[in-house]
Amino acid sequence: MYRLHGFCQSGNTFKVAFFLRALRQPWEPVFVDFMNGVTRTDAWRARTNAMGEAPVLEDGERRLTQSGVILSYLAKKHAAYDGASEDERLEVLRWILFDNHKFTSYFASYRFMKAFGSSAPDPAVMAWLRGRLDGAFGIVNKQLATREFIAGSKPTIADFSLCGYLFYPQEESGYEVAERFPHIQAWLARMRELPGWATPYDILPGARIQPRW
Ligand SMILES: N[C@@H](CCC(=O)N[C@@H](CS)C(=O)NCC(=O)O)C(=O)O
Repeated sequence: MYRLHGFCQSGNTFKVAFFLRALRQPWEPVFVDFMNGVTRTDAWRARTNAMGEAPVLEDGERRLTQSGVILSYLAKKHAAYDGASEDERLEVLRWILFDNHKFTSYFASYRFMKAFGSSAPDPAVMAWLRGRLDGAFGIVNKQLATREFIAGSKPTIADFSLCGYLFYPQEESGYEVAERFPHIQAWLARMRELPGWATPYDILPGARIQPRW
């Protein structure tokens, strides 16, 4: 059985959990006490992930990190949700890289500071991040105006990657996705229809924390 290290506030972990459920593969959660700093300890990094990040997937002796790598591995292994041709697979990879660099990363940072930071977020930092977010969300919204899923008419691992943080309550980020990005909103409704969809707080371990700021 797969073992997935992560925690419920982690949309990066949710990307993998949702995908495992869509594949109907059994998996066991391994709680990572991120909020109490375990991923910053030398012991955790030596034992689990030298990059100090969740998620981590164990498949027997194999240990994988980086959600994009994990999604690619699972898609290939189970022959599902990948592109059907080399060109399609490259398109999928293109969107996973865009997601990791600009879409998820800015959104996750913005939400973390707003909801879970140890002190009130710096308005200048939040304004800068919001500008970057507006750009990335505008690009994804435009792409989804003319196709049902990010790389075409069928869902792929790029969709699982991009949606990782978008099923959390809006009050955690304060970012108005539904109001401002209608094509993203419509695509999220399609993602909810995929097998295995559930909210992150329903399927990932750890205690829920009310937004702090
Ligand atoms: N690109 C990585 C990002 C993983 C990531 O940033 N995970 C967060 C938790 S959701 C983390 O562990 N952050 C620790 C840090 O940034 O130091 C992935 O997709 O797996």
